[in-house]
Amino acid sequence: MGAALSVEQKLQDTVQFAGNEVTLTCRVNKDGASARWWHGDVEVQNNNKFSMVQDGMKFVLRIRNVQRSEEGFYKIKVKYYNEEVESTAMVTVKENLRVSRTFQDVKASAGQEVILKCEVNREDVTAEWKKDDKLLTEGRNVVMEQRGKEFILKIKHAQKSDTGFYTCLVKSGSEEVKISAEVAVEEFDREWRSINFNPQTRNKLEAELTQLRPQLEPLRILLYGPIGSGKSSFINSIDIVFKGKISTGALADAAGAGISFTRRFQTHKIEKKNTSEFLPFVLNDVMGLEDEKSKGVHPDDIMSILKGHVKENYLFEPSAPLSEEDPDYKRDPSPTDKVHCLVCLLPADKISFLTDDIFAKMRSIREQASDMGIPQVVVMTKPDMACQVVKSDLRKIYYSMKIKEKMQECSNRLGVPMNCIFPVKNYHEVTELVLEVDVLILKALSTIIHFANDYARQHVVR
Ligand SMILES: Nc1nc2c(ncn2[C@@H]2O[C@H](COP(=O)(O)OP(=O)(O)OP(=O)(O)O)[C@@H](O)[C@H]2O)c(=O)[nH]1
Ligand SMILES: [Mg+2]
Repeated sequence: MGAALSVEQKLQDTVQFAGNEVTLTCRVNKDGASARWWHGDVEVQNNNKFSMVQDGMKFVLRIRNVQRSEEGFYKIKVKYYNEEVESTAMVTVKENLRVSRTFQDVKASAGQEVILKCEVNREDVTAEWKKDDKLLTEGRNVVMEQRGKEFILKIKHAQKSDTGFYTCLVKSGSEEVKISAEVAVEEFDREWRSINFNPQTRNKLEAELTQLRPQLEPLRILLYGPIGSGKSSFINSIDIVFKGKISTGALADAAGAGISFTRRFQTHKIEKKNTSEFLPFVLNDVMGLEDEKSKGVHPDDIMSILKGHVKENYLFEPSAPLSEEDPDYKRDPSPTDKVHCLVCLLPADKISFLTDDIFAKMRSIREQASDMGIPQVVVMTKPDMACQVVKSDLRKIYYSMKIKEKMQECSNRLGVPMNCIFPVKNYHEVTELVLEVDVLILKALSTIIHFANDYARQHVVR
């Protein structure tokens, strides 16, 4: 009989790319033996996928066009009379590295976050990002992430200089795939509305307002808008600009809590610097508007204020607007009790989140005021919360696409033309005066007061 049957060449574990052929070979020490093959528990049959060949002492299994479903353990059992030996090996099918999700060209406004995301079909990969063929490195503004098969590049506050051709190069051994796209970050090359942030401009605007002798004194300005939009802060800020020093007006809500901070109807006078005289206009703010019917200032109360019927210190009651029988109802208002310019304050960072109901309320107020001929201005507050570029440099206010976009949104949703919309950053946390803050506030205020004066000239004084 000689030596016992034994395996001379074992099956080898094999890794192959999908679509290729896998060959498993086993050799025994005796000629004339027979063999059977198994894939897991299933016996392999000759067909156009598998071919089993015997060549003397050598047994070969070929798997054509191998796919992931053919992965697994393969076993050969070789029999020679009553002797039997076996060998097992693992076949792993790798898919060729390919891209399963690409990213597209991006157009962004300065200050926005840009996110490029792509995915490949395998995890045994590494990636590098390039911008215009130069390797990108992580920084304060650039973050790279790998989550399994997914690769993410985040440019946090995109700047014009981030414009370029971005590539994610994914590698595994000698395989490599590329995903590329164009990122264009737009910032206006020139200001789309001109403004001079210099002390002369500031002083000139201040002097004009201080020396103004209006048709009617005082002109009355009414501020309205959603809760927390910065109405009280705007009055505080105007006060600070004319005082020339930071004061704590204690008007605004420091915490920005859920319900309106302003509850009473109050008239705010602004003192001229170093005198006990007041500027020839007064400002009123109201409780914030809310979308629910029973919450926030009642639109009818705003109408009563416009007509001059509301007495000082009237307590706003969201569900019960002022009636003619109320002791706070002023029956015969004087021309200075009436409102000469209506100002809507909208927070730049929240415009998109304000409901249609709130806008419907504001539009209705606006339309009724228009019927009365009252001029209207929109002050867009919190530009620093809407655009990072502006947050770090207020001089960029009319360069920022984001700010223009937000102003456009105010214009569309409220129906006010762009030239009646002014972005303003309030003095809400700083401890010293800032020229740019002053100039923006004075610019907006100057338009408001001139509109009010024109209205007084045409409607009130005969
Ligand atoms: N970042 C930033 N915050 C601001 C600005 N203006 C106001 N705020 C903050 O926004 C919050 C609300 O401001 P208020 O002035 O109380 O708003 P309001 O419209 O009077 O609010 P209600 O009286 O509650 O309706 C406060 O925490 C302010 O500090 C601004 O220009 N930029
Ligand atoms: Mg307020």
